[in-house]
Amino acid sequence: MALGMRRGTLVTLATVGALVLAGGIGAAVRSDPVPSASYLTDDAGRALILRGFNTASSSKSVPDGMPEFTEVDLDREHTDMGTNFVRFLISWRAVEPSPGQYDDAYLDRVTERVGWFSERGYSVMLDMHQDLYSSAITPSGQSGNGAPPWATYMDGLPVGEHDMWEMYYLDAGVIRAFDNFWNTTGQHPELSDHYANAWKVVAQRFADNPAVVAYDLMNEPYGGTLQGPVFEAGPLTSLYQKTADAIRTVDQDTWVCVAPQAMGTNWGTPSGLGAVDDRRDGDPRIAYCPHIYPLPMDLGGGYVGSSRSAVDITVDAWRDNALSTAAALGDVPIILGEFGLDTTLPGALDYVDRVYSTAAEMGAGVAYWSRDPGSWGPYEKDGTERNLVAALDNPYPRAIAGQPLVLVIESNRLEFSYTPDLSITAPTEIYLPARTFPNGGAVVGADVGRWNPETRILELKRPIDVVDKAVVITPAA
Ligand code: MNI
Repeated sequence: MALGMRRGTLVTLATVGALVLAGGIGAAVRSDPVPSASYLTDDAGRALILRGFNTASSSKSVPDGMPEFTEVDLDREHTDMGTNFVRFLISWRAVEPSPGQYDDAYLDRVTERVGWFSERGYSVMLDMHQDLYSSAITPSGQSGNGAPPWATYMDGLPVGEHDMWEMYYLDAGVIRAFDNFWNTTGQHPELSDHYANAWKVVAQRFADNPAVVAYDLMNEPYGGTLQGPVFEAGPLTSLYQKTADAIRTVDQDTWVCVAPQAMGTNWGTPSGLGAVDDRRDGDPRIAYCPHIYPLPMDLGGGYVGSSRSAVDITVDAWRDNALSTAAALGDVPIILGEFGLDTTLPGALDYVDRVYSTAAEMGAGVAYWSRDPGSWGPYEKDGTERNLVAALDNPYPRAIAGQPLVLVIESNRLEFSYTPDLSITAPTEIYLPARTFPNGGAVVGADVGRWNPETRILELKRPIDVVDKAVVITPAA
């Protein structure tokens, strides 16, 4: 069954998770969060405010590894929502189909898609995706994705059949496959070297591609028999270090994104991830890319009543913990790599607003899960626009020529402040939606440069001094 569709009764898994994580949660201390001061920057030096989709789940299990997604689909998304970012799913099994053999034709297909985004001014984060380790965990190949079959060692341990995909994470065979990957068994020290080298091959391909701004090293890591800080500060941090080092031998500039273990942190609990040393010339380019999937939402409660209160508590805890982890990793930028939900649930769009305003407050980029058609996505399978589109089509500064300070986004009002960097010659760029800014924007606090009613991009002129600027944009009459 498709991941992320029927989420059903996660209670059993949540209970197990709660038990496993009890120590870590108990030790959590909450303090006042400070918004992340750190942003990914483009080649012009501008701070990037990233808004886009995960593209897409449909690539996970198909032989060619490509999403069901065309250039026409991208044009539509761009016109409808003004996105500037994509978290593009790639997979280890496609990069390295047999040990030490890398598939150039696969990388060509990825390169072609990256080109579509690049031509439209997007930033791309490549995400080495996995769920449940690998498609080889079941004979049908339909449950997991990520690692190549040759790297899947279950040592004869069983994997059952489950309606809820997350339950496979508790099967002995799946746990063993992870334990072998992390070399907790002591039997497979070579697998993490293969993983790091597969990333090196990817980085070699994209090092000189300015549209590719980040590498998300592993989707939703899972530690097998090791959970929580023992896993995160141990083998997970080691893998990230090894992989970052491999990438830096061929690519000095692309940001390296690290994610916490999914279990727990997706529900707002703290991460014990260790810092990764970025061995590049110049400032480190490490980013932190957690996900959020509040449990009450996944249990089908929507964003109303007691479920809403519980979700709010989760979002607040998630924000505080993400900010603390980003600070501990060296004041690194944050990208919310995934959040999403069935938007037919009651209150769903209020939740979408809640998460985007939290991300704006944190200075975090966002990739919505996902671009696939259906009840979680922007369009129906027949192409009909869904309610998500209008909810996501908001004004935002795509790139800021300086240090962003405050960002408040409403459907018909944009407010932000920043400290200008006069060494940046490229302009600050604002996206203004046609649906709420039909005649463009009325700007207070900045001199207006070019306005392109086709692309809906407004450029602001470079200020003449470095005094902090506060800009407010409302719909023009
Ligand atoms: O909800 C999860 C999730 C739950 C539990 C676990 N473990 C027990 C390890 C891991 C992950 N993930 C949410 C979304 N992420 C994938 C893609 O990355 C989507 O299909 C899910 O909806």
